[in-house]
Amino acid sequence: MRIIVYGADGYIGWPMALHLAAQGHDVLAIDNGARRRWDAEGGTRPLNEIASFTERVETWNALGKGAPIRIAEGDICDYDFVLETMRAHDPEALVHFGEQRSAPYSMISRDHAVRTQVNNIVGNLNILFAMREVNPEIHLVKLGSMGEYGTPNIDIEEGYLTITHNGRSDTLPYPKLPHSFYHLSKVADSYNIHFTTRVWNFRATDLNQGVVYGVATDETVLDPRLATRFDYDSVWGTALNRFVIQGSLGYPITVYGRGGQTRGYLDIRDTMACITLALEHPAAPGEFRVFNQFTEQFTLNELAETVAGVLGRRGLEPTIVHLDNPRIEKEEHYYNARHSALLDLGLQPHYLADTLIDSLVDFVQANAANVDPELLETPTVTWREGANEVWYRHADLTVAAENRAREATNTIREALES
Ligand code: NAD
Ligand code: USQ
Repeated sequence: MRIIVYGADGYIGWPMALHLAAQGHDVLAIDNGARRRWDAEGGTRPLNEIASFTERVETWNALGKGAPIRIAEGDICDYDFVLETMRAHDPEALVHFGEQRSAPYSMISRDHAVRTQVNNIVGNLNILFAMREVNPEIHLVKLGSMGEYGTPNIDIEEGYLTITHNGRSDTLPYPKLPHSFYHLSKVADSYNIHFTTRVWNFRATDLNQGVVYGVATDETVLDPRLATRFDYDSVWGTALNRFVIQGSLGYPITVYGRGGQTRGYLDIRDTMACITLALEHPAAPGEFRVFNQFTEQFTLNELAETVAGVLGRRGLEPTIVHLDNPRIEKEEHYYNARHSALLDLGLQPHYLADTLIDSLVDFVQANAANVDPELLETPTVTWREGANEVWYRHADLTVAAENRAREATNTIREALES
């Protein structure tokens, strides 16, 4: 297939571009480097050194495995760019990862919330309008999030709920109660895509993905320059990845609040498999298909204890701390989300096992010299009130703002110590 991968320089987009190329698909990899700029701006960076977008692609193409990857650097929010690249590549399918994907980032300030929603919603709309101009038959595979649903006190279905109200029944989009302005942008995307399947007969698959962990896929391990990023700071690092690095390096594992928060999780190798399955079994014209893309659900306490157990067996003595939750979310709740559609298509999950955690610990220890302890220690973004802009280390902070940031950090350190 001819496929465009948007966000192909990111944590998941890069391994996905490789995986599709390895299977012989003709991949156009698109990214505008936004994520690397957001890192530079906030003082965050992945644990491992990652090659530049062009060096990654050149490395893959020189290896001569599978098909070569084409590259186009540009912003999905630039409609002419989206249209030109779609016309030139003439794809049968699109895989769209190209968004601002951090809930904490979206909660830093008004500016960050606006940036997140404009970037994500406008980029997604541009792709939809370009599809209409270029070829309405293209299958759009869009990365959504389990966090769109929130944590309702009833079972979560895959996208739709049949409701009987005042004696009448209908099957309607499942109600959404998202956790952040980021997750809200995903809800808007879902509605915009659903609308285009109804009015323009588009075919689309919305993948409500859980939290992804792991770093190694069949292709990323072939050469160090093909490695994907491993984020561990409190803005971009996700729960399991953070817990592994904290525990491996002797820092407390930071569970926010009581730790009963339950989420769906999956191995990055299963992300590759799920998206491949979605591409191989496209939605029908007019169909807005929703898959819940995760393989297991855990509470944060279960996750922290699993990581601590593996580390303990390696002779380490990890500690688990419960910090005041910087987010506003339910800490004890019912959670039962259906996730059978991808299994029905043939997904064979890699369930979270000690061996995977062990391999992550090895990876962390090999890169330990790069760790910035400040990025591990405290949560830097709160959902509550407006200290975030000084906490987040903008490159252009004034000295006064830096002093205020230092004071705020000290206050938090003292609170944590007491
Ligand atoms: P990431 O930040 O590592 O990658 C996103 C990529 O998109 C980055 O390389 C960024 O530069 C690019 N991008 C952003 N805006 C762009 C724009 N306007 N034009 C061109 N490129 C742009 O994120 P990720 O973890 O790889 O996530 C990929 C997708 O999967 C996101 O849509 C995210 O919401 C979704 N998702 C991720 C997870 C997870 O655990 N990582 C879980 C569920 C869903
Ligand atoms: N958490 C901790 N300690 C930490 C970090 C996080 O307890 O050090 C908690 C959070 O409070 C939350 C849970 O872990 O309850 C998950 O947080 P996360 O940062 O791992 O993931 P989240 O913010 O939900 O976002 C990530 C991705 C996002 C994707 C989402 C899938 O960044 O792109 O959409 O996972 S889901 O969670 O299903 O919505």
